[in-house]
Amino acid sequence: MARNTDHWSRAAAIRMLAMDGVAAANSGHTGMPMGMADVATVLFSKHLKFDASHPDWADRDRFVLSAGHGSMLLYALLYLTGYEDMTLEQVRDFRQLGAITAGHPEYGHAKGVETTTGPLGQGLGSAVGMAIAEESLRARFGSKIVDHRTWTFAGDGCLMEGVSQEVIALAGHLRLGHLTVFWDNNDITIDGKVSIADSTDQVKRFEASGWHVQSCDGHDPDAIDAAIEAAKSDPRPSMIACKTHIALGSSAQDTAKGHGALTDAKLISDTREVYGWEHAPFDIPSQIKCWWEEVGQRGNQARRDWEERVEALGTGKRKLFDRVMRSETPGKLASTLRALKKQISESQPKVATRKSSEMVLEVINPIMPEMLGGSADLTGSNNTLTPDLGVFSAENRKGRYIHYGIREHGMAAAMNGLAVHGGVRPYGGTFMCFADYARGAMRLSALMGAPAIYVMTHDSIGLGEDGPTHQPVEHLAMLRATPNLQVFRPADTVETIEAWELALTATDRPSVLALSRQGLPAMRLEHKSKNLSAQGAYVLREADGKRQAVLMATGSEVSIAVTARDILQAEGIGTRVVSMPCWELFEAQDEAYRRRVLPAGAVRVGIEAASRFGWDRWLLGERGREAKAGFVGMEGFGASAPAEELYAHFGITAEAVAEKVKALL
Ligand SMILES: Cc1ncc(C[n+]2csc(CCOP(=O)(O)OP(=O)(O)O)c2C)c(N)n1
Repeated sequence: MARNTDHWSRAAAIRMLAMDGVAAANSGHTGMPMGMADVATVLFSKHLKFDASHPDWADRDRFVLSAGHGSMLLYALLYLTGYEDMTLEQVRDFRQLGAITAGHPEYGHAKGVETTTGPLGQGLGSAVGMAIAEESLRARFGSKIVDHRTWTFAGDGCLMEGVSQEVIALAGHLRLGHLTVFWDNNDITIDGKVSIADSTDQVKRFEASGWHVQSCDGHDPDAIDAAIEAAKSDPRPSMIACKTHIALGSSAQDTAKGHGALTDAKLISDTREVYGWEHAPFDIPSQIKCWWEEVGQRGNQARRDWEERVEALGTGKRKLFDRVMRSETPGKLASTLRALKKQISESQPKVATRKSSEMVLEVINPIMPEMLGGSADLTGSNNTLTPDLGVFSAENRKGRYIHYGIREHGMAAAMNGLAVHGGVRPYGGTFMCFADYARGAMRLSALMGAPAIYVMTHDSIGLGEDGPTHQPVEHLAMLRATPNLQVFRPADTVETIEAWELALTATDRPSVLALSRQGLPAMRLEHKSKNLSAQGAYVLREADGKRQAVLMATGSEVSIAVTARDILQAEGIGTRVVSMPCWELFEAQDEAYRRRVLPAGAVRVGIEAASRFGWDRWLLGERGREAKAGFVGMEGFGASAPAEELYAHFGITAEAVAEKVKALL
C-alpha cells in the first residue's frame, strides 16, 4: 500500500506508540498492534460510535480487544482519541505498578477498556454477552435509546480456544446482527506458523455457525471500510477475516518473533525509517494528534442528541433506565424478600435449595426486569426458569431467559459481557461440578468485579445416583480460593432468600450459589427480618448449659449438625451450631464478631460433604486447637448410589459427628 497517505501516518501513530510503549516496558507485544492498526484506524474514525469525553455513555458502541496481549493498540487508541485518563504518562508507564496501562487490558483501570482480556477467547465471549445485552435492552427501551454495536478484534489464539466455538455458535444461533468480529488473520502464533497446529477453514467454520463472513486485505483502508459497511447491513453477526502482517514493516514481520516484545534498538530505528517516522519516541505530531482527537469527538453530537431523547422519555421508563444502568436493585426488593422470608419461616417447607432458589426467583424476576437468566441445558435441574421470563431468541428479544446450550464456559464468558455492559443482571445455572468448565470466565468475573450470579446446583454427593463424575468434592475449595468471589451455600429456603439478596445487592463482585439437589429441612424456624447470612456465619442453635462443642456446617450439612447437637445435648454436652453460608462475608467481619461466633476453648467440628481444604482456617485459626478440632466430610471422590446411602457410606452422619465430638472432649 502507499505509505505516504494520511491514513498511513495516522495508523503509523498507533504502530509507533505500541513500539515505544513496549520498548519502554521492555516487555509486551508489539506485533499485533502493528498488524491491526489499519483496521483500528478505519473502525474508530468511520464507524465506532463513541465520545471520548463521555466514556460511560450508555449507548456507545463497545470495542473489545479479545487479543488482549495487543493491549498497546487499545491504549494508543485511547490516548490518541483523547480519553482524559489515558495520558501520555500512562502510555509511557505501560505495564508499571499503579499505571492504568496494565499488561493486558483490565476492566476498571482505564476508561474505554470495556472488559478484561488476555486469556484468549474471553473477549470474544464477553463481546457476545454485550451484543445480547444490547438486543435485550433495545427490545425493552426502543432503538432511540439503545442502538449500538459490539466490535471485537480476535486473533488466531482466540479462535483456537474452545470457548470461541461455544460463543460463536451461540451468537450465530441468536442472530446477533450488531456484533462484528475482526479476525487478525496473520498466520502467526507464539510457536510459529498457525499451520503447525491448526488447519481449520475459519471462514467455513463461521459460515457453518450462521455468520455473515467476508475476507479483506487488513491493510487496505477502503477494503476494510467496505467490509464494515457490508457487515453493518447484514442481519447476522459478521466475521471479517482481515489478512494482515504481524509486526508490519519491521524485520520481524510475518514471523513468530514479531508476536512478542520488539525491543531491539536497531529493529526499532529501522522500522521508524520504513514508516517514514521522524519523531522522537512517544512524540505524536500535533496534526496527527488533532485529527485523532477529532475522531474522539465525532460522536459528541450523537451523544447529546441521545441525552435529549433520554430526557424525553416518560418518567417511569426513564427512572427504570437510569436504575438498571446504575445496577441498582429496586426499592421494593428488600420488602419483597422479607415477606417471602416471613412466609417461609412459618410454612417451613422441606425442599431442595435449588427449589428454594426458584421460589426466590419467582418473586424477584417480576420486580427486576433487568434479570436475564439462563442455564447450560439444565433448566429443569437448576430451577432457573420462572414463568414470566420468556425465552430470549432471534425472534423474541424481549425474552429474558437464555438457553445457553451445553456450553458452560461460553455461558460464563457471555455473562461477563452482560454484566459489564450494564442494564442487565445475568444469572446462569449448571451443575456445580461443571464450574471447572466455566472456570476460565468465572475467574475473570471475579477479577473484573463483574456481578454475575452463578446458580450451581447438585452441590455434593447429595445428588446421589449420577455418581462421582457429577459430585463436586474440591469445587467449594476452588471457588472459595478465588479472590473477590462470594460463595454461598445456604442451608434452607430462608438462607437461600438471604443469599440471593446479598448476591443481587453486591454489584462489585460475582456470586456463586451452591444449591442442593436433595430436599433439606427448614433450619430457620423463627422469622428474623435481619439478613443473618450477611455476616457470613452466625449462631443457629445455642448450647444448652456449658458450651463444650461448636459444630460448624454449611448447606445440606447444617441439618446434620443440628441433629448431632440433639444427640450431644441429650448426653449433657452443651453444643452450639454455627451455620456458615458464606465464608468470604464471615472473614470480612471484625475479629470480635468472629470470636463471638467461634469462641476459643470448645471442641470444634466442621461438617461439609466436600474436601477439608480451607476448613483449617475455622478449625484451627483464631484460637482453635489441633487437638480439639475435627472434620467430617469427604476424603476422596464420591460414588454412585442413592444420596442417603452415600452419606452413611462416607460417614457424614449426625452419629459420626457426635462420636467425633466425644472423642475430642
Ligand atoms: C488462554 C490463553 N492461553 C495462552 C495464552 C498465551 N498467549 C498469549 S498470545 C498467544 C498466541 C496468540 O496467537 P495469535 O492470537 O495469533 O496472536 P498474534 O501472534 O497474532 O499476536 C498465546 C499462546 C493466553 N494469553 N491465553
